Amino acid sequence: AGADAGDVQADSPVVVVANRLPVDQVTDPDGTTRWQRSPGGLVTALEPFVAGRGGAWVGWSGTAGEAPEPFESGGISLVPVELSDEEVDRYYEGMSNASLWPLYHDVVEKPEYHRTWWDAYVQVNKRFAERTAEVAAEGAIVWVHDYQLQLVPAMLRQRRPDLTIGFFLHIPFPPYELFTQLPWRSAIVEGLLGADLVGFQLPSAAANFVQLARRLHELPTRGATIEYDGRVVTARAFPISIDVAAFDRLANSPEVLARAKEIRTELGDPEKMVLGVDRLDYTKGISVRLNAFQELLEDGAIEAPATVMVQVATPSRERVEHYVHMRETIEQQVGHINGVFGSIGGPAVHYFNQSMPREELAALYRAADVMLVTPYRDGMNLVAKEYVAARSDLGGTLVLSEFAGAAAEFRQAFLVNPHDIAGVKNQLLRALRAEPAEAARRMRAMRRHLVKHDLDHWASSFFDALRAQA
Ligand code: ADQ
Repeated sequence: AGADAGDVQADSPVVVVANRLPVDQVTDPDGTTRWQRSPGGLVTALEPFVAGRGGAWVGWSGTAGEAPEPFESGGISLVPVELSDEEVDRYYEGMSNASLWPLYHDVVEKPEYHRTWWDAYVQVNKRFAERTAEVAAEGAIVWVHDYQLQLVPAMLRQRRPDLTIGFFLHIPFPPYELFTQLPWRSAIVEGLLGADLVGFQLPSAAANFVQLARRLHELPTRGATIEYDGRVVTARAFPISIDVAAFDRLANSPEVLARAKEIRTELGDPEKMVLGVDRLDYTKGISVRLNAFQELLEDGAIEAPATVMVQVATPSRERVEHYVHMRETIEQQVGHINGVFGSIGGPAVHYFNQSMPREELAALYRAADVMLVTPYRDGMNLVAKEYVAARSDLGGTLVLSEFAGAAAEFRQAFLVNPHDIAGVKNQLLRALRAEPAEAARRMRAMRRHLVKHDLDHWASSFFDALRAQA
C-alpha cells in the first residue's frame, strides 16, 4: 500500500460499505463460535486504507437474524447490519441475484422483477445508509461496493452531506437498451448519482452510465462527468486486480510446485491438461467449454486420457432456481462425456463441485497446459489474473472470452467469442498445440501488464481519484 495509503490516512478516515463483512462466523469443535477473516483479496487490499484512525467496514455477517454489536478485527471496526430471513430472500437472493445479476450480465438468464423484492432492496439499502451515517466520522471518505447497494450513495448523501462518497461496481454495467428494462431504473441511477465518483471495471461501462444520465435523466454531461444537483459526478473505469506478488510467491513455493507435479501424476500423466476454475454461475460459460471439449473428442482432434480436462466449480447461490438447474445440466454433461470417452480409472473430465484452498488452486494453475476462461459476460474475472500471476515459468496458455473484463488487458490470450462454438474449438486447439516459445511470448506480455496493475494499484487509483473530488 506504501505512500498512498499513508496519504489517505493522513487525510480522512475511510469507511467501506459492502454487502458482506470481511469475516465469516466459524464454529469450533467445542461448539464455541468465532470470527475468521474471509480469504478474499479485497479486505487485504483495503485494510491499509481503513485500519486505524476511525476506519470502519459496514456489512452483513452472512447469517440472518439479529446483528452482533460492532467489534474490532485487524485494526478495523466491523459494523454488522441486520438482515431478516425474508430480507435475505427478497433483497439478496431475489432483487440482487435474480433481478440485477442477470440483467447486468446481458440477460444471459431472464431476470425476474418483483415489487416485493424491490421494496426489500430499498429497505435494506436504507438500513446500510443509516448505519453508515451513524458510524462515519465528520468528513470521512466512504467507499460503497457493488450491485447490492446501489441506492446507498444517495441515501447517505441525504443524511451526511459532509462525506466524500465513492462507489465501485464489480460486475458489468449494461447498455441503455438493456438497463431500461428495469422497472426501477430511475431510482438506481439517482442512487448512484449520490456518489462523487462512480467506478466501473471498463470504460464502456462508465460510458453506459453517463449515457443513461443524459438520455434518461436529461442531465448535462461532459466526457466522464455528469452535472447533478449542483455537483459534479465522475464515472470512470478502475479495472480490479489481484495481489500479484503474493500469488506469484505462493505459486513458486516448494509445496505448491511439488503438489502441481503430484496432480499430473494423479491424473495419470496426461500429455495435456485443460483447466477451468469458477464459481458455479451461469455467466461463467462452463457448458461452453464442456461442449468444445466434447466436440473435439468426437472429432478425434484430441483423445482421452492423453488430454484431460479438470473443472473446479465452487458451489454458489444454491437457493436461487437458475443455479439449481444449471448445476444439473453441467453434471449431466460431465456424466455424458465420461460415459462415452472415459475408461476405468481414466475419466476425460475431472469435475469438482467444491471450494478449494488457495494452495490447491495455485498448484492446479501451475499444473495446467491450457486455462479455459469462457464467460458469456464477466465484470473482470480474477481467475484469469491468478493464472497469469501463477505462471512465472512462462508455461501454459490462456483461452479467454472477449466478454470478460480481463480481455481488455490480456490481448495476448487466445481470445474467443463464447457464443461461437467453432471458434472456441479452434482457439482451444491452437492453445493446446502452441509451441513453448509462442506460449512464453504471450505469457510474458500478459505478466508485464499484470505486475504493474495489481490490487494495490487499483485501490490507490480509486482513492486518489476520490480524494481529488473531495
Ligand atoms: P466472481 O464472479 O466471484 O467476482 P472472479 O473474479 O472470477 O468471479 O473471482 C472468483 C474468485 O473465487 C477467484 O479469486 C477464485 O480463485 C475463487 N475461486 C473460484 N473457484 C474456486 C474454488 N473452487 N475454490 C476456491 N476458490 C475459488 C465478481 C465479478 C468478477 C470480478 C470480481 C472482482 O463477477 O467479474 O472480477 O467480482 O471485482
